[in-house]
Amino acid sequence: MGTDHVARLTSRISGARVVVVNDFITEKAEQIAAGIDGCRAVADPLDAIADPQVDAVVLATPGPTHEKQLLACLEHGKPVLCEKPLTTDVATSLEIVKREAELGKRLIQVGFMRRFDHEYAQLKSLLDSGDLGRALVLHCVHRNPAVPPSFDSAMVVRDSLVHEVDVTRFLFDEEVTSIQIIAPSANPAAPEGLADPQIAILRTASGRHVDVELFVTTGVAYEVRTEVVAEKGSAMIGLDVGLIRSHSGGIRGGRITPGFRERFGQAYDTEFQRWVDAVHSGGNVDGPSAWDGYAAAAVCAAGVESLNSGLPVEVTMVDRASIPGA
Ligand code: ISE
Repeated sequence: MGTDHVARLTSRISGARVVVVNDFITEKAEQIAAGIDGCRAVADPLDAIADPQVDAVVLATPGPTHEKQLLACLEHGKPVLCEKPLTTDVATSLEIVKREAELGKRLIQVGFMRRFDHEYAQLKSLLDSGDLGRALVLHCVHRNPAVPPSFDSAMVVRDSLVHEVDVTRFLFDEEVTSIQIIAPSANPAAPEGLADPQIAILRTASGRHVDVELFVTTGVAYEVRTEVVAEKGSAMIGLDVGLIRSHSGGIRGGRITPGFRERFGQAYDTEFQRWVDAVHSGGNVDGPSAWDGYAAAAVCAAGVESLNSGLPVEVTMVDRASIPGA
């Protein structure tokens, strides 16, 4: 993802230069830096963040490293676009929200890129326009062709479902209050021990229902569909088949994108351009906040608990008003 973002910043985004790169594989960082004019590899991520040439930071590092790196960005007063998750547990996510609030200025944006996808933006505008009446139900499908061997059952919740958690909060403008995860018989093609597929059932503060089918070892393609059912009709996005044509043999169809980098390429580009513009204007953030990252972490923690028990779990969150500036 970091390599992708470097390519995005150097070729498609205006107003930013990549001056320092860091990777835990030093040779990889050196190789990337060598291809960019005026760019250096810095071996320690905290030195990279502190580097005086660096005005703003993109974190595409593994989740468990985020807490320390985000705190360093706050300490140096540097705007940061942090890939999800904000951190890997609720307590540290809340700590980050509080530390940023104490500074009295927003520096953290969380990389929930779907908010920048034109289809999600269209769906949001439609809901906000009131044309569909009140939204009642959200049906989601989240399928990946494959995941890395390190992917475990809890990561299906924290790494994959986290997007639908944010989409729910984005589309419905309210918090998720409970979650249940059901694990049906596993796909025989899934790695031993991986609970895949999983079905998540979420309830929001006003009682709206959300269901999500998560299936990350389909072996097919990347499929992310979202359908809102409302008082006066329904709307669906994510068919993602491009041009539909007929083929010999009487088959008709289009081509599904192979992965999330392709499916959400436009969303990532828009997210980055808007973030760079926000940093230039001094706003530092134009998108999901540390609070959004914390809220998603709280729902996912309850989700992992439910995955283990099979029972619905209430989401525990602090009252936002108790943290002035959050
Ligand atoms: C991955 O980390 C992502 O963020 C993708 O958007 C998601 O579809 C995938 O399931 C995750 O593993």
